[in-house]
Amino acid sequence: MTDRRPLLFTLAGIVATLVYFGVAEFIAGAFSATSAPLLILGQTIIPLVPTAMIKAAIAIFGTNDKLALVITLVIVGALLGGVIGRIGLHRRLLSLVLLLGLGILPVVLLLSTGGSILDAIPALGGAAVGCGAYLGLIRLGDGRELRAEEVSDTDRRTFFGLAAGLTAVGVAAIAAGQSSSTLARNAAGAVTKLVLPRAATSAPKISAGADLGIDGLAPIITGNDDFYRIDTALVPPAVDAASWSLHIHGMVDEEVTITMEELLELPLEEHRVTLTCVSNQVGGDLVGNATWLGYPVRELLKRARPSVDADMVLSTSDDGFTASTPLEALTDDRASLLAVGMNGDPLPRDHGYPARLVVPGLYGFVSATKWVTDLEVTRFDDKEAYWTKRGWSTHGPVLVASRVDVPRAGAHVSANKKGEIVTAGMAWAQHVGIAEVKVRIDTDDWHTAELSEELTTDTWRQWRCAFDELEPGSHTVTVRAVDEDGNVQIAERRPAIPGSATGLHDRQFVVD
Ligand SMILES: Nc1nc2c(c(=O)[nH]1)N[C@H]1C(S)=C(S)[C@@H](COP(=O)(O)O)O[C@H]1N2
Ligand SMILES: [Mo]
Repeated sequence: MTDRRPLLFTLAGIVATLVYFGVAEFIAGAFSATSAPLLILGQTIIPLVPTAMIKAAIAIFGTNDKLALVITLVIVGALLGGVIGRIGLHRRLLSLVLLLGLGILPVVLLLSTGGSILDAIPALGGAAVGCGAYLGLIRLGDGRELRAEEVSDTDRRTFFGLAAGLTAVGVAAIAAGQSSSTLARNAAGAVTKLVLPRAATSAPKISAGADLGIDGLAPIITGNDDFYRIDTALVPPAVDAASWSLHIHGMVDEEVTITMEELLELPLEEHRVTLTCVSNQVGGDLVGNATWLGYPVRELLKRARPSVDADMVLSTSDDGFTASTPLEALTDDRASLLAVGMNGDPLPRDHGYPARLVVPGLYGFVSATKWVTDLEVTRFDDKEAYWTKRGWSTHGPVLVASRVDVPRAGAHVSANKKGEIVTAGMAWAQHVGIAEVKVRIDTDDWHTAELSEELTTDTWRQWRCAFDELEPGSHTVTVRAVDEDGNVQIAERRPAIPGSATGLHDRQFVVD
């Protein structure tokens, strides 16, 4: 009979790790979601992951990248647990010490970043139950004092039964913990409503011509629930509006601190601005357009009086994220806002409640700091922002871009009543404006698309181009935009780092 104990000990270690994560999630869910080891480990790891890997993860998992991270952590944890479990076959004490050490690691990370001792309870509880599970299992697997060959079949069966049961409980508890933290987050988002004042300057009404109303085409204003979300926070920070304040300091004549109460008393303005992520792939959907309510950053900076030597504002979020925005983009006449409202509602928690920056013409990573609490007037030579440290550019101006929304990829389409095949999509060149969109089928000539009425140069526009006499069969539609400065969308395929992906978007479809 072969010795199956190495396998059983390995399994016991894996199961113990799952039990650990599960129990800790369960305890954390009961009183403090931010103390769950998976969350602590995730938050620690995100800043350490090489940019290329983050890029790859976003490309593969899209906005599920955080779920992917959690699953990876559980798998890596379980594998480590397995190795430690195996060590226990000959060195029981060492394996227990290692298991406990692994379990307590999140506590160490938490306390070193200023967490409270109470937040250690989930990890400690999980580690205790996990070690208990390990001891119980190896006792069965080992048959205690019996020699390996003498372990009875009943013991083996009990072992596998218990291991399977514990695995199920552990995995279920992890899943429940993950979804309950999502639920808690949504609930919190719903109750912490600020009451926003009316805008002193409202955005103009949207005219009928601003939205072409084509099925499958993105609407001109993106709903808050549909708005893409990109940030480094595993769970978005819960910032209390009543105790929130923004501190402006650095190379200024006068430091300024403004509370929410003071901010809401100022004459707020509404502006429509399209936000884009620099890591948006060609044809991607990390772009959205909203009506933002806020106070011009320019006016706040005027109070602080920046030094003439300054050329950058480093904005910091409640969660430590930083962005470097050219000072000029915050002091010239563009609609750069300290925003509190999004499409008529207070900012959703995912989008920066209670306050964030919105700067027309720049990618989000250098400008759109959510949960913003601090503006330091400084110089590009002196300070580096979160993503710049990781290989991305410093300034981040938006490049003219366009994408095809209609037809859907691979769609079978037939001509409308007028005998036309309709193609449509979006184009943006924030703060410069879209001048022209060209569309072509296969390698035919470029056609000029019809454009939706421009809201402002800070927002995207829809385009529509109809073709008649398309042969039945497979076709490819390609789009190319030109901005008001005459910049033609770059056709060369370039990866996103350091300053946004380039290339023309195309879609294949079939005419029936
Ligand atoms: N605090 C914080 N703010 C942030 C980020 C972040 O990681 N943390 N990401 C930025 C990036 S890269 C983008 S593209 C925008 C996205 O804003 P949204 O999630 O509201 O769409 O937020 C910006 N603001
Ligand atoms: Mo971004």
